[in-house]
Amino acid sequence: MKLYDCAPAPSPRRVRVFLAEKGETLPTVQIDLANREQLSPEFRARNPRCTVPVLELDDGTCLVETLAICHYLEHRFPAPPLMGRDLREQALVLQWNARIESEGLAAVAEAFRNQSRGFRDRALPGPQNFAQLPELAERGRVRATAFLDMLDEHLSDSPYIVGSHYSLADITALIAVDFARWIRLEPGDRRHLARWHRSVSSRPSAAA
Ligand SMILES: N[C@@H](CCC(=O)N[C@@H](CS)C(=O)NCC(=O)O)C(=O)O
Repeated sequence: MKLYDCAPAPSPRRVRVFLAEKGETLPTVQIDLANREQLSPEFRARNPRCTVPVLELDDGTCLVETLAICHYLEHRFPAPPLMGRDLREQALVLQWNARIESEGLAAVAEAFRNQSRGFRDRALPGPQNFAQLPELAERGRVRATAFLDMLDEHLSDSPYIVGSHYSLADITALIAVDFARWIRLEPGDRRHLARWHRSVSSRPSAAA
């Protein structure tokens, strides 16, 4: 197996943290997103959507969605379970993961990509260029703020995103909260979110 990664980017960090929690390392190839290596013919042959992470299996199959990659790794390296310990928990982890992707990661990306100079004409990832829209930067910021508020409330009576066990939902949320710093949003005085963020950030895997 080989992981196509980009050290500064949020999405592949989800896979690195997931692997670190499993105590596993994989051979890794860095893709230079800043210099648009993701648009090269060599990379497109692996992922026509031109995004990282990509997990290339030994038979050449390329998995190009973080959730699919984590699903595969969960079954290859079952301990410790990170996607739920029974059917109910598995469903809740998937449900929260989807919510954090759409309300958290996507909101921050909407704000960041529509306002940053380096992303002019690259407001969306993928093979096609899209112009920045300042209104979307504003909307993304409002959505990201609402996301932090929602997580703070959720974590007021739950140690982790799904009950009392650390899971993929915490990994996705950690990366979304850290990504929010790129648009200068912090947990701040959201005390439940701040408590959870300190806890998950202190795990060795957070440095991956
Ligand atoms: N659906 C993909 C999205 C991954 C994604 O958006 N990756 C970003 C880095 S965080 C990317 O590759 N961007 C390429 C670009 O900006 O052109 C997943 O979650 O795995």
